[in-house]
Amino acid sequence: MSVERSLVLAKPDAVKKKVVGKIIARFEDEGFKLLGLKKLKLTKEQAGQFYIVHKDRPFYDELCEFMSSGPIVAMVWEGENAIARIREIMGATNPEEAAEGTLRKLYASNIGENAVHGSDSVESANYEIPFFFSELELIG
Ligand code: IDP
Ligand code: MG
Repeated sequence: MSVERSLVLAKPDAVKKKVVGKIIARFEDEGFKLLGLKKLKLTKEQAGQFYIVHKDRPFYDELCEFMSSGPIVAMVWEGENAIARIREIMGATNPEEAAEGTLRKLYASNIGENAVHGSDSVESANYEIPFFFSELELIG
């Protein structure tokens, strides 16, 4: 076990549905510490850079359109084993396969518009956190 940081996004569908507060409350209730928080709107090009690992996947263009379709809320959460625990709290990519009580089961619309993003590894977090935050903006 080690203290990790995860980059979490409340995606455009979550902002539209006004469930950002519920997503934040869930991570607070689970004991994570909020280090950074901002609301912004990505361009399609920026969304493409963020999701560059998926550039060859069939859903890449749709994903970049969606992620740039409206404002998002970017957060950095810290805690023991944060990366795996946050992925578990989020639930499966497809809300139809997500476990009861997970954020995607509760708030996602479909496999694309699935409410939240969370880093899937330390390596991903090391790319994703500086994408949105400078070290000065991360306050423990
Ligand atoms: P993850 O967000 O659970 O890690 P990934 O497979 O890494 O899931 O996919 C990244 C994002 O791309 C998903 O969260 C979802 O928004 C979108 N996505 C994944 N698969 C599909 C699909 O089959 N159709 C449309 N969008 C998809
Ligand atoms: Mg992923």
